[in-house]
This record gives sequence, structure tokens and C-alpha cells, in this order.
Amino acid sequence: MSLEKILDSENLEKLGALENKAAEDIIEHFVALCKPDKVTVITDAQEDIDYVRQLALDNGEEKKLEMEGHTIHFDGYNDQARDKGNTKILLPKGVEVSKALNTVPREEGLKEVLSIMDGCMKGKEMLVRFFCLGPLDSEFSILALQLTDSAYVAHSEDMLYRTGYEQFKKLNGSNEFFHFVHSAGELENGASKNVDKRRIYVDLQENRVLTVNNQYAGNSVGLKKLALRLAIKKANDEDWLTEHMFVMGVHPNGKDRVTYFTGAFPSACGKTSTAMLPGQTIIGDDIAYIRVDGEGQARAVNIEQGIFGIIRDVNPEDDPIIYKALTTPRETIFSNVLINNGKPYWLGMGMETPEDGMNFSGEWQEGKKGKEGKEIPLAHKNARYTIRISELENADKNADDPKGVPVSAFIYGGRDSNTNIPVVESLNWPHGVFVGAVLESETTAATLGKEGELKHNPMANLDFLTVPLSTYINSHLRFGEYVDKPIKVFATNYFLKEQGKYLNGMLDKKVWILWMEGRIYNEFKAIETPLGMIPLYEDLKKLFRQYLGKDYAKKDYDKQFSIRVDNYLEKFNRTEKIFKAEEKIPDVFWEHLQQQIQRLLDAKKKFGRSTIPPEQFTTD
Ligand code: OXD
Ligand code: MN
Repeated sequence: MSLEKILDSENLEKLGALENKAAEDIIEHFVALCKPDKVTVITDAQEDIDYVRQLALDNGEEKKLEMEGHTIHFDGYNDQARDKGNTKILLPKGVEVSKALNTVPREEGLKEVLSIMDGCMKGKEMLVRFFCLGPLDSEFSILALQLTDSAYVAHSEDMLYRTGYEQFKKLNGSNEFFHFVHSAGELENGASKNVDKRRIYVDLQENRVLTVNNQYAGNSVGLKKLALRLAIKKANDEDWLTEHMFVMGVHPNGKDRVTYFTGAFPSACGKTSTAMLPGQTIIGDDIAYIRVDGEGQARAVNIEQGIFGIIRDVNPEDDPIIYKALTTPRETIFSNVLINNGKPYWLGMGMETPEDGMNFSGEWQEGKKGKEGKEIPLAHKNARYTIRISELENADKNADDPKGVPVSAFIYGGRDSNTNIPVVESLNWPHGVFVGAVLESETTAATLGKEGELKHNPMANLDFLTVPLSTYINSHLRFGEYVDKPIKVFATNYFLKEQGKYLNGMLDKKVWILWMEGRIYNEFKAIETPLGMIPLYEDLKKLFRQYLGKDYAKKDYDKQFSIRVDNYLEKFNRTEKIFKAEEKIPDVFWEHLQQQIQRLLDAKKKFGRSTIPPEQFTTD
């Protein structure tokens, strides 16, 4: 079949203007397979973008809410998070990926997913979209072609990614782009019906991802977590970094400077709220490409231009900027929250919530139980919002700079209730790589499956590691050798608990980040512990007063920053087992692990106790 049979002259012309045979071939192939009734090519023109937004309303994927620009989209009851089980790498012979990922032999997996996709768009409209991952006209950027039968997916992408139609023209016919084919599949009450046939198959060989029978953006939106998987492979092959990281500007009061940080946290562990801290500026909250420029300076870009954020616990006190953004008129897609009288409600929003409404389970009233007999909460824990960063008052002015921003520090943070201290600076770059590689975190509602299980999650990137863990760690180690301006590495933990209660307030992270920023300029001394450098009580006391207007008690500091040696030793014991099961882990990693364990054992012996208060150690 040829495209002339299904595309009208206007759409054919739009496609033809790209002069890209590779793109045309892909479209032709998947039109023939998916058999849509109609194909619409969307350019960067406002009227095309408006068409997509209206289509999402017309076909019922989104509904208008009371506030100007706000819409609601519901994903199916069993389609509320990333589906790791059905996400598989199509593995050609001789290729390896991280052992943590599911794989299927390439030919077998392709056959399976292509047969599921056969006819999946019958009766539907296929949207053909072009986007750019990263700023326009930038060395960092990767172009992407998206085919989808979901106007919600296409609309989300307008908000989350930079336009790419005009950029595709500049490819001069090259096939150097990613492509994504998505179908929500057969729908029932607007939701994907055949979730048992949900497949998210990553084809590294063709730089493409095929995904079907799903709507949740973490599974459906090609440019987000699906492109992340392709980009990690590309970055490792080309010797730069693709990271699950925010990019933010830190602005100390009264000082005329901005210092850029990137930070990796597993999903739902405070990444967005760190990047959105009051007084700071945001570049991105989820995925960064990082390269070293000709002057030996690490530079980062946000591959996105919007936020697909977790809405749970966003309230005026803990996340004031996000809360304000979500409660004022602007283009916003809410997903899987509760709707009552045209207004959205979510868990932890800090106000009275209604007893009924419409949520991800359909009509809902308090006490409603699911099939499994468990009470259905008013909104899903992984309910989300989608907004554009440029509309926020805290958007960083360099967010679209094609050169990226200079990066001074990396942060690694996990959700851990009893071991890691709130903030610690690594001793040097390889130690920092070690610290990132041994990150552990409790699982959250952002992925399907059990919550609260402590899992190893190197650089918060494990779900996306399309190269062996050893390859990835080696890339990080090498990266440090390419930079002339060293990058400091910090580890944070916002989730320490005692008797079930958090030891820190949600905004304490502001103090940690301003301490880290000051360390870049040697403005604070630090205490050298077996784990690295930690803050002095006096400095934190001042910062708490200055930035949060709070007293920081010495006893809180002692509790939060004491080194719980036995817990750390247990952690490193787990780490050792995991890394021993991997192949070709670099020697440097093992040296750091042994030294780390030895420093902890020495301290335990020297001080004769297994919980060591910070002041036992000496200041630099
Ligand atoms: C996300 C995720 O949505 O990591 O960012 O799941
Ligand atoms: Mn993420």
C-alpha cells in the first residue's frame, strides 16, 4: 500500500516537505500494519497543535474542567503506572543489557508485538508527530517521530517536548532519529481494554519503541521513558551521559550567582519538588543529557520542556510553587485525580476533599472497594499533572540554551528510612560514582507492583539501563576524566524515619541544597566521616534560620547526622552480593567498596559504638 491511498493531499504535502524517505517509510509501514481509518500529519503550526488539543476533547480522552485551560484524563484502572513486567528489550544475538531488565530474543519479540499491533488502529485516527529531545539546533538534541492513535498522548507531548517538524527538515533526509509507535488499542469506556496484551518493546537496533494497549504516559508517551531507554544506549556508545536527572539553578540569597545542579532520584522520591524549591530556578525535573564541552566543562540540557509530575502531597505548605501553578488558569492536564463539580482533588492536597466524584475507578464514593476488596482512595497515588515549564515564574532563563548549562554538582537521592544521612559530599569523582551506583530506594506507586520494598537502583536509572551495569559505571568513571572543572557529588536522603515518623520536614531539602551550593565555593567547612563530608551544626543552624525561618535543634542534627554503622554495613553487604552477580564491574568500584567498609569498621572500633554522632569526627 502506498501513503497516497490514505493521506489526503494536504497531509501528503506536509510529509513531503520534510524530504525524508526514512520517515516516510516508517509511516507507510505502520499505517499498513495498524490500519488506521485516517492519518493526520501535525506540523509545528499553532493550528495543528490546536487540532490535537481539540481532538482529545472531541474523542473523550480529555474533559474540560472548571478552570480555564484545565482538563482531566483518566487511564484505565489497571494502567496507572509504568509496567516494568511488560516492558522488554528486543535483544539481538550478542547484545547485552542490564540484568535487571526484561528481555526477549529480538525476532521472537518483534513477531509477537507486530501481531498484536496488526489492525490496532482500525476505526481510529493516527497522528504523526515530530519532536525534538533537547533544545532546538543543539549538539545535544535528538529528533523523534511519534505515531499514536491517542490525542491525549500527542497533546501531552506538545506540552512536554519541543517541536520538531522544522527540525526534521534540517536532517537532510538522514535516518538519525528515534521513532515510537503507540496504540491505546481497543477501548472500553475510554480506557485500553486488553491490558493482558499490553506490550512495551524496545528495539535498540532500529532506535524505536513499539507500545500497545496502554495509555498511562510512562508507558505510552514515546519521548519520555521510552526514549530514555534508547538514549542511554546511544550515550554509552558515544561516550556522554543520559541520566534520570533534574537540572536546576541554585540561587543563594544575597549573592549574585547561579550554580547548576543535576540530581537523580527514583520516581516519587522528591526529584520534582527539589527542582521546584522556592527561590531556585528549574530547567527540568526528569531527564538530562550531559556532555563535556571543548573547555572541559560538563554541560546539561533538559530533554523536555514540561513536567509530568506526581500530584500526591502537592500542597501550599510543602510545594508552594507547584501548588500555585496547578490552581491558577493555564494549560494543564490532570490525570487520575478525583473530579467533583469540575474541580480536581488529590491525596495530601492539604484541604478538605469531597466524599464522591469521578476517579480512576469510575463513579467513586468514600468507602468504595475494588475487586480485591481493598478500599479505593479518592485519587490514585500516582495521579499526575502535566504543565509547561516556560509558564512557571521559576523557569530558568537558560532552559533552552542550545549549549546547555554548566553543571557543578550531581546529587543522588533515594527513599530510605533508616540508613543514609540527609546530605553527604563524596570524597572525589570515583567515590561519587560509587555512591551513585550503590543507591537503594523503596519502591513507589510510579511503577506497578509492591510498594515500600528496598531495591538497588544505581543512579536511579536501573529501569532504563539498556547497557550492562559495568558499561554504564565505566562511562561515569570516564566522564570524570574528561572534565577539567571537577563535578562534586552529593548523596541525599529526605526520608529518614524514627518510630514511623519522618525526621525532616519537606522543605528541609532547601537547606541541604544551599549547603551543597556553598561547598562548591568552599564557603562551608565540613566534617570528614567514613562516608564523606557532612555539614557542621552551626552552618545548618544558620541556613535553617536564613532560609526557613526555623530553629534547628542540636539534638535533631545529632539524630539525623549520626552514622548508623551497622545499617551501612548491611547495605554494603547487599551491594556486594548484587555487584558480584554482575560481570566485569570495574576494579575501581570494588576498591571503593572495600575502602568504604573498612572506614566504617575502623570508626566503629575507634569509637566503640555503632551509632556515631557527627562531632566524634574531625572538621576539615
Ligand atoms: C516518571 C517516572 O514519571 O520516573 O518520571 O516514573
Ligand atoms: Mn522519572
